Amino acid sequence: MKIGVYGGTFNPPHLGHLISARFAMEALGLDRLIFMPAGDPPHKELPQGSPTARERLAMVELAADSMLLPGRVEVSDMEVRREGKSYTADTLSELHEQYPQDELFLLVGTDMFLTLQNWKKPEVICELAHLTAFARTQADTGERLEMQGKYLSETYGARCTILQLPQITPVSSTQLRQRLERGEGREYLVPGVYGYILRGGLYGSGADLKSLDHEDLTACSLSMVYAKRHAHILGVAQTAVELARRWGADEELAFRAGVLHDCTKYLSLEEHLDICERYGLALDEMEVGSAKLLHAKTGAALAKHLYGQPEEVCRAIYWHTTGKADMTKLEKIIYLADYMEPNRKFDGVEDLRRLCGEDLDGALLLGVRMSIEDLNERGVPIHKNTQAAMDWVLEHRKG
Ligand code: DGI
Ligand code: FE
Ligand code: FE
Repeated sequence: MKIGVYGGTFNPPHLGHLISARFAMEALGLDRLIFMPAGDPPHKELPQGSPTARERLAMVELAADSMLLPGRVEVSDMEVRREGKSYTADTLSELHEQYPQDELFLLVGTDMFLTLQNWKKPEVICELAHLTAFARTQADTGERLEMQGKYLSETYGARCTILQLPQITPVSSTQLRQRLERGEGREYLVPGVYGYILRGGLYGSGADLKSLDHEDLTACSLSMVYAKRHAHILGVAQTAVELARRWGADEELAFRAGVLHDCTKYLSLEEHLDICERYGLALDEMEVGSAKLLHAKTGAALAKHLYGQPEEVCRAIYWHTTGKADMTKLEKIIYLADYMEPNRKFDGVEDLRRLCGEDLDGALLLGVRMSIEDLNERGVPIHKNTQAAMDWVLEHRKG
C-alpha cells in the first residue's frame, strides 16, 4: 500500500492544502493519506494568539472529512500527543513500525524540501519515505528543486518526486490569518473549518454568533456535523425557502431553521443530555435514551441560546423529527423539507414532492404516514408526538 504523510502546522488548514492533498493522491497513486498536524513547538514558532494544538487538530479533521474519502484519508494526532518538538524522523519511524509492509511518501512544501538536510536525522527520513515536494509556482520547478533532489539522492539515497501543482490558491497562512482577523478570508477555507474558526473566535475573528449572515450561519452549522450530511442540510434550507415562498411563510426564518435543523445530529447521547440539562429541557422516557429523538430538541436549544434565533425558528427545529398536533406553517415546512429535499431518495419521494406544491396538509399526512410505516417495519416505537401529528392531520385536513 502507498501511504502519503502530509505534515505541517495547518494554522489554519486551507484550500491550498486540500488541493495539494488531492493532487498528490492522484499523481502518486496513493491508497491512503494521513494528515499529520504538528504539535506546539516548544520554542515559540507559532505566531502569537494561534489556536491550541487540539484546535488545529480539530480543524484538520474537518478539512480531511470534507474530502469525503472515508477510509482513505485520515488525521493522526501522533505529533500533537507527543511531548516536545515534532521531529519528522520520529514520526516516520513510528509510522514505519505501524505499517512495516507499506511504502511511505512524505509530502512537503518547497521550503521544507530545500532545507531537508538541516532537519533532525535526514538519513532516517530519506530511508523511510519517498520525498514529494510541492512546487507552488513555475519558478519553483526550476533548477533549485532539481539540484536539491540530486543532492539528497547522492547524499542520503533519497527518492524524490517534484509535483507541479496545477492550480494554486493565492494565499499564505500568514495572509489568511490577517484576513480572518479582519472578518474576511472565508473563500480560502472549506465551510466546516471556517465555521469552526467563527464558533471559537479563532484568529481574532470575533464574530457575534447571535447575528450571523446566511453564509456564516451555514458555515457554523456545517462545522458541527460530518461532511456527508452537508448536502442534506443545504438541501433542507433551500427546499424550506421554496416551500415558504409557495405557501406564504417567512423565507428568512425558513432558511435559518432549515440550515440549523440537524446541527446537533452527531452529538453523543451524553452530550445531548448535557445540553438538555443546561437549558432545562424536560424529557420523556423515550427521549432520554434516544439521541435520534433528542437532536431536534438540542438543535432547537442551540439555535436559541448559541445562535440567538427567534422562537418560530427554534420551534420548527424542535418539532422537525416527530411533528406534533396542530403545527404552524413553518413547522410543517421544515418537517417536509427534511423529508423530501433533493438528496432524499426513497420510493414515493416524487409523490411527496409533488404534493408539497399542491396540498401542504396532504403532504404532511403522507409524510407522517410513511414515517410511521417505516418505524413500524424497523420495530422502532412510535413517539407520542409522531402519533399526535398523524391524528391531528387526519382529523383537521381540509377536503
Ligand atoms: O435528522 P434526519 O435524519 O434528517 O431526519 P429526522 O430528524 O426525521 O430523524 C429521523 C430519525 O428519527 C430516524 O432515525 C427515526 C427517528 N424517529 C423519527 N420519528 C420517530 C423516531 N424515533 C422514534 N423512536 N419514534 C418516532 O416517532
Ligand atoms: Fe433531523
Ligand atoms: Fe434532517
